[in-house]
Amino acid sequence: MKKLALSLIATALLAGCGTAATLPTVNLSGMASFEAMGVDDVTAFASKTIMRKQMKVALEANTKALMTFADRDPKDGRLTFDELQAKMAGFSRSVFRSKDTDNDGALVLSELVTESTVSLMTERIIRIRSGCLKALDKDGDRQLTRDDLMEANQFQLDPQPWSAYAKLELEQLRAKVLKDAFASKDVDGDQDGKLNNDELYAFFLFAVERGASPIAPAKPHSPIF
Ligand SMILES: [Ca+2]
Ligand SMILES: [Ca+2]
Ligand SMILES: [Ca+2]
Repeated sequence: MKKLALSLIATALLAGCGTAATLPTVNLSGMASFEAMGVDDVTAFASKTIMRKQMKVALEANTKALMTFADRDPKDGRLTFDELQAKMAGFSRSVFRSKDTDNDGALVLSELVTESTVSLMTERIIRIRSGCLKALDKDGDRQLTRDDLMEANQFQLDPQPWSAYAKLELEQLRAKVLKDAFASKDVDGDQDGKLNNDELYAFFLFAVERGASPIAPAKPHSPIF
């Protein structure tokens, strides 16, 4: 199998990680106050807030790698369309325009990693994670092994051209990312070879940070979407 097309790469980061219409977003206007929320609601809200902060850090690290890769002429922390086009020949001008919110002809970090990008990616990973736990946790201990995730069809890893994983074929990519992630205490914190709910989220953050964005495969029978 060949690597995924550049159009998919563009959707992963530069196009804003999906369509707002298909994903839920945090809606504070519907909440009267924290006093009106139950303990579980407050816990879930706090947990989501932490997850979003972690996702922002991962997306910013990935975007800084993109800057290092493409910001050349001049190297000024701003990505012009020509700089992106020079490194990614199929890069879309309409994607560029949609991200250039101040319309100055260049993309900066804050235009690439917006609150909406962070929300969409967080929600995406939560969905993929629950799909994986539902489908792959055969013994019901709410933990997944490297072998479980090796076979998972709930997500595909999409290597971006600035990623350290960019040169791997898709078949090798999953094995390599999983190997690196399970070896990291940032992911498998207790190093027991199994990922619980929080560790599983950390696994996806690990991939995002290194430019291997998890995406749901476009299959009609996908259990998640
Ligand atoms: Ca530049
Ligand atoms: Ca701009
Ligand atoms: Ca563990």
